Amino acid sequence: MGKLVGVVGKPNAGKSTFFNANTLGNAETGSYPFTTIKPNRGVGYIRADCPCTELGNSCGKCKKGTRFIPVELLDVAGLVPDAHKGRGLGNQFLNDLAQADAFIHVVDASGSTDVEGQICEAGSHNPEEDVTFLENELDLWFLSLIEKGWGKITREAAHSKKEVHKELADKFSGIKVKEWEILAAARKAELDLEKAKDWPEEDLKKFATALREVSMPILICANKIDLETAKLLENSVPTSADSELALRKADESEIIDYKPGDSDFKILEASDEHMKVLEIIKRDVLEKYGSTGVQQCLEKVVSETLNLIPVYPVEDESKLTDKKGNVLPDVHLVPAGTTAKDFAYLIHTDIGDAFLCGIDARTKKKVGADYELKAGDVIKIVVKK
Ligand SMILES: Nc1nc2c(ncn2[C@@H]2O[C@H](COP(=O)(O)OP(=O)(O)O)[C@@H](O)[C@H]2O)c(=O)[nH]1
Ligand SMILES: [Mg+2]
Repeated sequence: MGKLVGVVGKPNAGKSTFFNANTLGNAETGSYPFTTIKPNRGVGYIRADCPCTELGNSCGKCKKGTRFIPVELLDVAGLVPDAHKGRGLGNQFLNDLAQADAFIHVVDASGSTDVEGQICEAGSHNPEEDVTFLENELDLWFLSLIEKGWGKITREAAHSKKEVHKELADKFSGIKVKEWEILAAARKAELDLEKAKDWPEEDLKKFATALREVSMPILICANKIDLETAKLLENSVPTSADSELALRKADESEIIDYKPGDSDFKILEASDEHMKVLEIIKRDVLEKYGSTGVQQCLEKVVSETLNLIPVYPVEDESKLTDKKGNVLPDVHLVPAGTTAKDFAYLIHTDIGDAFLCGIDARTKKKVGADYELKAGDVIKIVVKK
């Protein structure tokens, strides 16, 4: 159930800074090289209202009612044009990204790096081009994966009257593409999977794009908004990864008191030098945009791009505990629309198979197999003995 979010973009857009800001103090590895070669994996946290305060049983896991839910992040090297043909370290990075559930595309919105990520005059590069280039690159990568063996699979499926989407899902299991995503992609592209073996190249391309959109959705983060030349991009979250990293570090060193996502911080003990930097962050980022956007970006990719909701399973619905007496020990991020029975299956196949009913810990009422879970639900799954 754990989710993996890939941080993508061209070199120098601020991917590693964004990753470090999110994973500060949580990442397994301590220091990161400026240029990323191997992908870094780390854990970031999204905030959720913890049910323990409302239900009157302190869990000891949240901070004043805010629960921090882990989301894994992957920081890869920059993608350059034609990466899908192996340019840069193209294919290797694309393969690293295959495990991701969604992407955050870090764009240098200040236009101070060109399409290859080389420093250029601030404002001279149009960041909108980067958005198109990256999407195109990912779509072409998907197309190249799809094209391999396509003829054989679709012919065999037609011949043996097997369902094409099942065969294709097998083929794409390496990049975590599921059956329903193949069906959804065909619907989106208005293509008939039954006729897949006769699709012209044009349709195959349309299908590749739709499949990429469905199975690896992207959230754009317009980074470097602290710079004067920064442009706001459509459907993006404005961020200043540099500022967020500085604030989190300053908080860690007890120079300031700052909580990720906040619109302000409290000075604890800052030198003149610190003050200079902090005042700039306050003036150019916090006061202008309301936050550095980094925390918001991670939360948006989870709640909107991936459409996930937090759900808390318990064994004892009155005490809100597990078998060992831990209060609200777990929280899972599940797709909106997950039913009580789906949820049982997500926990364990055996639990799903033995599902009897659920109990909503708030109302203490039974819920059936088809009950759709809501964000923040606390639920006990009752199984057949
Ligand atoms: N002004 C500004 N610079 C940033 C921001 N985020 C990252 N940078 C700088 O951009 C450069 C490249 O950052 P890095 O994270 O290594 O980029 P990557 O190649 O995409 O991983 C570094 O000098 C960062 O300090 C930001 O929000 N504002
Ligand atoms: Mg990097």
